[in-house]
Amino acid sequence: MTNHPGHERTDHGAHGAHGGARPGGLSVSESGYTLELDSTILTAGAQPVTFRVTGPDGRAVTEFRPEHEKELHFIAVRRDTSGFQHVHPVRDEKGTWSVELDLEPGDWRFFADIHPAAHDGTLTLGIDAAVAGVYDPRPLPEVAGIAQVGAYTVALDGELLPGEASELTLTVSRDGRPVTDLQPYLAAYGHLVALRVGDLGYLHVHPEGAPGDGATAPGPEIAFMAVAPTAGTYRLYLDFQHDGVVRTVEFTVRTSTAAPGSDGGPHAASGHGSHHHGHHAHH
Ligand SMILES: [Cu+2]
Repeated sequence: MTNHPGHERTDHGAHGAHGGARPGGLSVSESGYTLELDSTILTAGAQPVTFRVTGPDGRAVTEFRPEHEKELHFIAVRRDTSGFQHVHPVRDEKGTWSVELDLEPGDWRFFADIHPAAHDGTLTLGIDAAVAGVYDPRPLPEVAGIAQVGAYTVALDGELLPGEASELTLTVSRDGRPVTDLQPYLAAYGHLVALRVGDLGYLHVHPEGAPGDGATAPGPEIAFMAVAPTAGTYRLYLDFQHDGVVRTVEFTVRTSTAAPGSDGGPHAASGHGSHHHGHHAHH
C-alpha cells in the first residue's frame, strides 16, 4: 500500500496513543481477533443478536479491559448510515455476547469496539449483516451544523480536518436554553461515534475531559478530539444523557482544509439553504 506515488500517508496522528488517522472497523479480523455473528442473515424488527470475538487461539475471548465502563461497545448502523444504535451487549462466561437490536431491512454494519486483555490496545472489528425484507435506502442527510432530537438542539462547532487532530464542540440546549446539567453516561458527558461515508470506516474520537475531573462542566458544551483519515464526508452520532434518558443526535459533516482559527471559508455556506452551519464560531 506504500507504492502509490504521490499518496501521502499520515500514520502518526497529532493526538494521543491511538493517534493514527487510519480508520477502524473495516476488518472483520485484525491482530488475530475476529468478530463472529451466530447468524449474518437476520429478520427485520426487534430481536436478540448473538456473537463472539475469537482470539489468536481460535477460542472465544472472555478477558477484556473495560473502556468507558464497558468491556464491549457495539455499534449497529445500516449501510445507508440510518438506524444508528450504540448498545452494550451482555457476555456469558463462555464468551458469547447477546444484545437486543431493532433492525429495518437492508445491509447493516456491526462494530465491536474492544480491548482484549491479551492485546496491546483497542480494536474495532466490523462485520456485515443482511436483514431480510424490502430495502428502502435513505439518502444521506444534508450537511448541517445543527441537529435536533425531541426538545433538544445540538450545535456542532469546529472543523473536521483530514489527517490532523481537531476539536469538535457540541453544544446542547433544550427549548432554547443551554443545558448545564448533563448526566455522566459511561464516564463521559457525551459519546461521539464518527463514520466515513462510503465505507463506514470508524474514526477514533476522544472526549476532552471527564465528569469529576474538576475542570469539565456538565454542559452545555461537550468537546472531542477527532481525526478524519481522509478528506470526505462523515457521519457523526452523539449520545448524551439528560433527565435520565440517553438520546442520540446525528450530523453529516464534510472535512475542511482550512487551518483552525482561519475564517470558515466558502465551505461554511455551501448552499444548503437555511441550514446553520456552525462553522463560524472559532475559539
Ligand atoms: Cu458504548
